[in-house]
Amino acid sequence: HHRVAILSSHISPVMASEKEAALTATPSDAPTIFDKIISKEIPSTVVYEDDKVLAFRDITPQGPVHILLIPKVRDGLTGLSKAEERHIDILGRLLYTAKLVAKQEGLDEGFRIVINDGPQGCQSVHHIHVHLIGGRQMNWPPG
Ligand code: TR5
Repeated sequence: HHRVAILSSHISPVMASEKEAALTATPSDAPTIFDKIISKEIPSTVVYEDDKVLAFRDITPQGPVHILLIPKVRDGLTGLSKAEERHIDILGRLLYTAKLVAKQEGLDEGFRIVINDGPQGCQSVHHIHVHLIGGRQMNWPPG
């Protein structure tokens, strides 16, 4: 995965262990880089935080604004395809928080929300996350 290769030059120990984990455990059980972002062990640019949700800038932005919103507790929610009824509240919170952050970022002309899932959805981190992308004209259909 080319994004992993690019990032590995910057934070090789982290990516190495993440890669290792991906090889030795099912993606659904392996810890992810987002655990270290939540714990602040790895720095990120946080734009919103409460007791349940963290929002921070994507390290490889796909637009002038590109923010990831994640639940602080994964609780089995490695991806949207793993959602259970108990996740309904956090799923709603992620979307509602995306709206708040879009407002905070001044995305008054619109924005794009994306949740990648699984290999065909190009999901690379197995801790559910909502992409909030904006600040430019988006295209449809997406790639
Ligand atoms: O590909 P999916 O949908 O799974 O989205 C994962 C996103 O996480 C990508 O857009 C990556 O650019 C982003 N990402 C990956 C890392 C990272 C990050 N965003 C902020 N900070 C990051 N760190 C420190 N390390 C990453 N490996």
